[in-house]
Amino acid sequence: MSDSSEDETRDKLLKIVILGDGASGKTSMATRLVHDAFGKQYKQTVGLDFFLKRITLAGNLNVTMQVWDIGGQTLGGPMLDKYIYGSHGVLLVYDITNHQSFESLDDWYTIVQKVAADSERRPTVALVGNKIDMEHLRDVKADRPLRFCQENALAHYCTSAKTGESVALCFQRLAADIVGVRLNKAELEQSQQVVKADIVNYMQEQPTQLTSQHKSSMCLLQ
Ligand code: G3D
Ligand code: MG
Repeated sequence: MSDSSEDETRDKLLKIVILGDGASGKTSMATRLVHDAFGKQYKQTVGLDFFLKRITLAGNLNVTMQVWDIGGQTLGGPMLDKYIYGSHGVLLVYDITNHQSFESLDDWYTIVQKVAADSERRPTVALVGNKIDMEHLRDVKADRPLRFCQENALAHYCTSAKTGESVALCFQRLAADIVGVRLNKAELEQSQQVVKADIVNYMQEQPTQLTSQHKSSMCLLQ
């Protein structure tokens, strides 16, 4: 029998690619996940191929996420297939205040499917509506992404790289989906604690906005 305790402590390396139109917040999401920060001072990291983030899932399962940011690659970009190839997970990001960024997801998803068809691995794909701190400027009707997710059996997350809301949770759930474990209660509560703190600030600044409960009801968290 192999040494199972050693197996359990060995990290699984997951390649996760963030796709979506320019300015939807891909770099900001990766920066929030890895540095827990938001803003221009981290923009120089765009040139790097990937960010690394280590997390522990239920059952002491250590996972290192290798998060690929596509930088300036656009739809039809020459390197795109190579970025996507071999990924375990893909986040398709749209900006809730930019309708076009949502419309483009059809094309982004088509590329992912094409690359997946040529590789041995089928990545777990999820949709991410980013910039929910700007709910008052929403330009994507909430039912559209939900329908897209239902039709394609994808999870849907709503995040704000600016406040940090649900960013860690989104990556954590994707990782858990990929390796086939469920998040335990403590992990969910831990992610939500951060969210609550951010919402307090948010509500003070924007007293007329929706409550956190209303906002999250638009996200179909699996
Ligand atoms: P990209 O990597 O997808 O191209 P970026 O997108 O991460 O560079 O973000 C594009 C712009 O959107 C940036 O603004 C960034 O600060 C802003 N942004 C990203 N995520 C959020 C968010 O959750 N909320 C808000 N309000 N803004 C966000 P600038 O002004 O630097 O172009
Ligand atoms: Mg970027």
